[in-house]
Amino acid sequence: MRLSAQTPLPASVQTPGYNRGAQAAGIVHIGIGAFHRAHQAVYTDDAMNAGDRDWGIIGVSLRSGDVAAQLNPQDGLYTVSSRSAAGTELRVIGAVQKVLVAADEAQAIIDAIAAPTTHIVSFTVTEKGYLRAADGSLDLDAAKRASSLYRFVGAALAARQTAGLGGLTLLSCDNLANNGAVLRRLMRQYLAAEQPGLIDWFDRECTCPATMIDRIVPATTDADRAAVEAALGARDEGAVVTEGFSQWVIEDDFAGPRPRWEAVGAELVADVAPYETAKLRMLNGAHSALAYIGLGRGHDFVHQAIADPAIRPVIERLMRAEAAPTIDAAPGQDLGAYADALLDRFANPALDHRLIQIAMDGSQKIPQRWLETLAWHQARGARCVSIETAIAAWIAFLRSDHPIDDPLADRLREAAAGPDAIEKLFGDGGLIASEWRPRNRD
Ligand code: CS2
Repeated sequence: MRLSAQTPLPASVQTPGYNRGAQAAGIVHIGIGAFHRAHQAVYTDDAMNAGDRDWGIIGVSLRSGDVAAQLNPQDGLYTVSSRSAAGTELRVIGAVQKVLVAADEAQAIIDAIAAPTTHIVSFTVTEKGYLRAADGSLDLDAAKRASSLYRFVGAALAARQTAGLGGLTLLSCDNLANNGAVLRRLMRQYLAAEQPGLIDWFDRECTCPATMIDRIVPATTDADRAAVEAALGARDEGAVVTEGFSQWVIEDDFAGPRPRWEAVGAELVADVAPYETAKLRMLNGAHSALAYIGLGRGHDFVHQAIADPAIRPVIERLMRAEAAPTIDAAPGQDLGAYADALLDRFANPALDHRLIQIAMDGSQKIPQRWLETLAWHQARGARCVSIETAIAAWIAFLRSDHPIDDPLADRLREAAAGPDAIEKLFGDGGLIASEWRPRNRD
């Protein structure tokens, strides 16, 4: 039996406490992968459980039909398994109404974003989904292709303007530095080239808040789906598995209504930067280092790598001595306690988080995770031995037999192959845009 609105479920499993069929969709989410389903959709489900209404989510997949095939036959329902040493908590999330696929349903996607009931368009399209060229500007040729987020949003904004509707909040939930400002800049660049008549309206009517989003979500395995089936008595093809911890810090800058996410654990703040910078440089910076160093030492999972006595001190140093000093902490933000908590989360034995999953897209991740920290120390005449160790491990990874999943894969392999790898990757005109200048290292 497949999970759906008709499936009888065990009383021990938390299910949506609101009338799903009566909710309008207030959110269109672009990039409905496991991360969104384990994070923002859960906050939104919680907000509706707490009494908010009309915040159903219409999911959009830009690249593949997999999630639509998982969720649409299940009426959008899926489970979240939160795993900690204490056990697994299983719940059914009802916030997602349906999933549209870019290749087949372009007009339906534009109509959903242009609908009067829609107030927020949110994004988890990964770092590469923003289609930035090496200099950080929009790759306009890529952005003009049929399945780019810019085309869908641009067409829908035009329809809203014509219909006399209000603007939207465009909410980036990806691990980019200044994600809101980056999305605004790239969206404006797209409009300037393709729909210049919309720029003023966009500036007046739309906002792009910054967000810091955090929950560790390993890719779901067949064994995970089997465990969910055993506990639920129904097959859930859209199951997601995650940790107990979850954090969301959002810049309070919305163009219109929004769910009361702050009533269910999110923090609405004036300035996200200290939280976002700490998360990118400490959590994600440590994660990428664990991935490349850990794979080099033969580990498969994060909890194995952090337990390796040859790796743990490198990671501790990266977080505490290299990344933390670069962060202008907010009042009450304790970076030492943050590092302690991250070490515990990495060690979670109940979560099989694959290092190879984190190793993917290194070219897109490394600048904000390592290079900003390196540049900060370099400007003060200091070095970062842990991050340098991690860079050496990345180069060894690029030279290894591991499959390289990265939009620049071929060029990275070639650049990493020779003795001048550092220069070809990070030097002037190198593949990775960086303020860190490797030639001044010594
Ligand atoms: C990880 C992140 O895959 C990766 O690159 O570092 O997905 C990380 O698990 C999340 O950002 C945690 O919030």
